[in-house]
Order: sequence, then structure tokens, then C-alpha cells
Amino acid sequence: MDFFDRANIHVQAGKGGNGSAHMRREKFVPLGGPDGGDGGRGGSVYLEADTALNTLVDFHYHQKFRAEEGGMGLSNRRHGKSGADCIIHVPAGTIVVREPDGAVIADLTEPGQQFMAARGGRGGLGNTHFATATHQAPREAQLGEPGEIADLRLELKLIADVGLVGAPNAGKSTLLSVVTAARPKIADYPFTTLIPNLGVVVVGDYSRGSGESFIMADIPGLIEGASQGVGLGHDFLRHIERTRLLLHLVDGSDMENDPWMEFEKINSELQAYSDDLTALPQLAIFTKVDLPDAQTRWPEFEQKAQQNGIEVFAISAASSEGVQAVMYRTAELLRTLPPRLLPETAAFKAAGGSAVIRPQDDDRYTITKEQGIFVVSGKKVDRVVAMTNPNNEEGMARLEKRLSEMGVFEKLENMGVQPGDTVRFGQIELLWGES
Ligand SMILES: Nc1nc2c(ncn2[C@@H]2O[C@H](COP(=O)(O)OP(=O)(O)OP(=O)(O)O)[C@@H](O)[C@H]2O)c(=O)[nH]1
Ligand SMILES: [Mg+2]
Repeated sequence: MDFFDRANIHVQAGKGGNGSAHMRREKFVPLGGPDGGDGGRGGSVYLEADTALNTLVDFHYHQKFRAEEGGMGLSNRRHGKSGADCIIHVPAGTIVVREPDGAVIADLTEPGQQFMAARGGRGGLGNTHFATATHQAPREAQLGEPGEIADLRLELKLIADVGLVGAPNAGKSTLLSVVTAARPKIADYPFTTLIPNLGVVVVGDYSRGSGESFIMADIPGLIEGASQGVGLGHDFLRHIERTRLLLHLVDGSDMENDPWMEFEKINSELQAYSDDLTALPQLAIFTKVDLPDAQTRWPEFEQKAQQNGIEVFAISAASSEGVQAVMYRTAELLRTLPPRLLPETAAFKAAGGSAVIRPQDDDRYTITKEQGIFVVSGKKVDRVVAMTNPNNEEGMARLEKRLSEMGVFEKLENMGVQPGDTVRFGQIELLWGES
């Protein structure tokens, strides 16, 4: 079931290109100055909302995405070329969850909205940056920064304004097919609908400036126990969590069940599933009134609904009787209802969620002592270390300076580091010296 609306992907941004340590060579100048250019920036990985897509099914065939690496810096101060970005198209309505902690990091609702899922590494600086008055021939060039990597879970909650709910066979898919261009499967047996279908309903006349449209979702029929996972409806209830209005269909021609009891049964399933769904406004829609059995039972159903303060309509999708009235009323109600956001979306918007979201730079680190070795680790520390060529003395001197600025040495001393102790940073191990 999850096949259509969840996917796990792994993304990797491109590493920045290494800076060049090139020395200028000129005729008659025995030792030219440094002229190594910077490495190019690595490509980033973006997710982009695309209305042409409706499911996440593509991601079951393709899970790994990487952006291109930046080119190496060149002689004569030429910069390496930037790596190409990798843009992954996802359906509008995709929520991005970070693994393994499950934090919601983006909600791509607007077509074209982009989210930076992994930032490309910066290019390493070429040796021209390291020349000073007293040090005119630096052999140092920085290595490119590694690209970020991330494991993400994509979740698609279809963004429909109106959800069709009801027992199997109530006529949901038939209604969707007569008011929209959607062509859901329709059949005379329960559980015909296996996946949610979406359609756009247009009311009024766009050519006269009075058109309105909304998106309607048809989900598999709900049965008793659906909220506990019985039947097919459960997984799809979350697809209608975001809708603003429910059309609750009841088969008026089903002589085996009392329509009003059916109506109440489905409502208790919604209640058991979530308060949010229960709070949604509902219209009761009594279906198939072209059939005599339905006509006979309509007056009683109408009366019960009215007694309970529920707005009620009778329709026949077959003869289209009453269908237009329901669509106009739906459009009218939607005008008065605010757009609905999930709590995490609201939090995201409140935090100033913009079109492009960047992960925060994290300069926290930890120092632990493992088998006599001090281990320093943290996102920024790891990055600074990864950009340093350990075989280059000047680079190592700069690394020391940055670590000292970050307070790493002070912290090590507080932890009782002694001359001769080993300190590990990522792949590099250093011996703690005297000063
Ligand atoms: N006579 C008549 N039959 C209808 C009408 N609407 C639907 N039906 C029939 O009822 C049966 C079930 O209709 P569907 O639209 O597939 O019902 P559903 O609610 O989508 O069912 P599930 O997908 O199983 O939940 C089909 O045989 C339809 O042709 C109607 O207005 N009049
Ligand atoms: Mg159906």
C-alpha cells in the first residue's frame, strides 16, 4: 500500500574540487610565485515540487542520487569548474523527512518550490591565497570540502480540498468520474478502488470569469475497523487528512444495510482515526436515487440527517440528478474555509520557510576519550579536517589555528590531555605537543 506514497532515497552532493598548488613558471624566472586557482564548488542536490507527478512510484526504481564533483583548481589562477546540481522532481505535496531521526525538514507544496537536500562542497582554495609578504612560495592548497550526504524519506500526502468517504460500493469513484476528468476504476463489487484518485472539479464558467476549481480525492471504501487497519481504507485516511471538507456518500440502494446506520458507522471510524478528520465539515450525500429502492428510503434518511443538523443531498451519478447542486455547494463552502495545513507545515511556515531551505551550519563538536585516545568529532570539525592535506605543513598549521579558534585545544586541556597523548580528528591522528 505504501508503495504509492512513501519512498526512501539517498542523496549525495558533489565534493568541492581541490585547490591547486601550482607555481608559476616563466622563462628566466627561476621560481615564479604561486598561481594555483581554487577548486570548483560541488553540485548540490535539490528536490523540486512538480505538478506533473502524482506518485512516488519512480523512487522504487531509483533511490540514489548524486550531484557532480567540482573540478580541480588550475594553474594561472584559473578556478575549477562547478559541479552540476542534481534536481530531483517530486510531486507537489511531498513531505521530506530526515532519517534516522524522523524530523520533518521540508514540505514541498507549491509547484516549483525547491529544497536543498544536500549542499555541494566548497572548492578548496588555491595556493595564491596563502602567499604573504614573508611567505611567498606556499606549497599549500586546500582540499575540496566533501559534499553533504543525507538519507531522506519522502511522504506524499495528496493535497485535495475535498475527500470522498463512504463504505465500499457507495458510489465514490462514479461520482469522481462524472465531475472530473479522472477515470477511476468503477465496478459493482466492494473494494474496487485500491489507490487514491484525484480529480479537478470545475464549477462555473471560466470564460466568463466566474470559474472555480477544487481538487477532489476518492479513496478506497471504509469499513468497520478501518481505523484499526481493517480493510483497505486505513492507509489512505491520511490522504484526506489535509482536505477541508468531506463528502460522505451513502449507498441509498443497498437493501442489506440501513443507510443512516451506515453513515454513523463510517463516522465512528473517522473519529477513531483522528480528531482532525472528525472536525472536518461534512455533507451527507445519499446516492443512486435513480433506483427505486433508494427513492423509497430517501425521505427517512433526509429526515434523520436534518434532525442531526447535517446538510444532506440526494444524487444520482447515473442520471446526474443533484450532482451539480452538490458541486456548487462544495465550492461555496470551500470559499469560506481556510487552507488547511498540517501542524508541521504550520511550524515550517512560521519559521519563515522560504522557497529554498538550507540546512543549518552546525559547529558543535564532542570530545570523548576512547582507549586512551582523545576523539574530536563534529560536523564542522570533520569538514575542516577533511579539507586539509595532512602531508602539507602549512595546511596543518592553518588547521591548528582554526581548531584553536573553535576552542578545541582549551577543551582538550580541560580534559587533562598530556604531551605525548594521541588526539584523533576524523582520519587524522596527532600527538599532543609541549606548547
Ligand atoms: N444506478 C446507479 N448505480 C451507481 C451510481 N453510482 C454508482 N453506481 C454503481 O455502484 C457500483 C459501485 O460504484 P463505485 O463508484 O465503484 O463505488 P465506490 O464507492 O468507489 O466503491 P469502492 O471503490 O469499492 O469503495 C458500480 O457498479 C456503479 O456503477 C448511481 O448513481 N446509480
Ligand atoms: Mg471506488
